[in-house]
Amino acid sequence: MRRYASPVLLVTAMGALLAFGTPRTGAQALARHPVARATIKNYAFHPMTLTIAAGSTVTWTNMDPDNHTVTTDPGSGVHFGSSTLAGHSVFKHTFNKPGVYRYHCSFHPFMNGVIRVKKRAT
Ligand SMILES: [Cu+2]
Repeated sequence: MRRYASPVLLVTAMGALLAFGTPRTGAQALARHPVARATIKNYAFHPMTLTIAAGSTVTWTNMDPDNHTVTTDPGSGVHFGSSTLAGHSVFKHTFNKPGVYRYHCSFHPFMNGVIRVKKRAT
């Protein structure tokens, strides 16, 4: 009987898991842990502004062949940052507090994005 991947599998297959994103476990789980998808393409974040509910996870997929990062701007009130994202790799971050979070790519400071986190509707 297949259940969640074991910790060993998670470690060894992390690349594959990241490539395929968060496993879907049904509509209820998705509603409780919504996932919003962003992409990095042609040296830009898409969408540039993404509005989500608190508790949501954002995944950024680098569609470029070049390295990028997802790094919070100084003074954005929260600190998160990916390590170097090689082409086709994924970074994810869960936003639990409402606010406006600005970020950029540390290699290409002209690449900017905003995550707007709204209070969660209950
Ligand atoms: Cu970049």
